[in-house]
Amino acid sequence: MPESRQGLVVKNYSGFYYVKDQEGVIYTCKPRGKLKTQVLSGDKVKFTLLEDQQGVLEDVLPRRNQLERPRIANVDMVLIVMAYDKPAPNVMLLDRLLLLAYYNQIRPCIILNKADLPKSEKARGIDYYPQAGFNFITASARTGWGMDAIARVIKDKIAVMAGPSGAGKSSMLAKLTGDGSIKTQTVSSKIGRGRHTTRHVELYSLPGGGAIADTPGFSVLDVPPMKNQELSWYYPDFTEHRESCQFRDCVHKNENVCGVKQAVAAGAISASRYENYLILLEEVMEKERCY
Ligand SMILES: Nc1nc2c(ncn2[C@@H]2O[C@H](COP(=O)(O)OP(=O)(O)OP(=O)(O)O)[C@@H](O)[C@H]2O)c(=O)[nH]1
Ligand SMILES: [Mg+2]
Ligand SMILES: [Zn+2]
Repeated sequence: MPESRQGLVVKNYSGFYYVKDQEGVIYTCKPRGKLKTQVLSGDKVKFTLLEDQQGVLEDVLPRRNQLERPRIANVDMVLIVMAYDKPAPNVMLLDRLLLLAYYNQIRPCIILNKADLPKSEKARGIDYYPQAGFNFITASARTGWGMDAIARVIKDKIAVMAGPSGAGKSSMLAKLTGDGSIKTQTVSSKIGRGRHTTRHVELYSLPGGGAIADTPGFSVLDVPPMKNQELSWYYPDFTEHRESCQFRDCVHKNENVCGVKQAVAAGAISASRYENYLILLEEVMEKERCY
């Protein structure tokens, strides 16, 4: 009777799945022919041992969730990486990524990288997020500042990274894993915009526990399908203010008695966060019209 084990799929490469067991040993597995499920990185699987750290992938355990971009299963957390400068933080992209995280029930943690650089003029809007109670870590992949705090939030979780190209996602990953083979941008571009160095998806293990996937930077993302009245449910910083709205299905736009608009006027919600909300609301309504 061959020995049966459980492990985590960390990479999928030309028909082989690399499965890590509890002891951290990686086995190269081929799926059993009758296995119908498509196996993803992040999947917890059962496999039987062959010789030489090879195995046969027998079964995929039930998934908690599944992301399409990057294609990865059982994601607990998303690290949204922005930089002090080069490139300056993009709060519109940040708000989009926060929406996607809350919509998919994945915990976000905002990382403000390149703390060794002077803060860009355009970075002011970012101060709202720690004040509003979002998970927020300032860091520098260059000096190593903040890496321990990041390792602590990822411990025993599966995390993905997201954020604009050039923010330092791969650099941070290299620092966190101690893996010098991770590719980063070699020439920092003068205009401060990146060029998408990262192209593939792989789950890297952290020495202190947990795993993290590098993903290419991106700047355009579609809003998820929903009713426009739903959008603000995915804004945890709006929650207490929504209680003062006159109508339960308030969209916080043209209504007269609206707790969210009052909070914006009083400065409790930042103007840019609210303006971005209105832009995303338009996009949600646009998408609703297409059904
Ligand atoms: N000054 C400074 N530069 C950094 C820091 N982290 C990364 N960089 C530089 O920023 C550039 C981009 O870093 P990458 O790690 O390749 O960025 P990325 O987010 O992975 O970019 P994509 O893969 O294109 O999405 C490189 O030149 C890094 O050396 C930091 O903390 N401080
Ligand atoms: Mg990268
Ligand atoms: Zn309202």
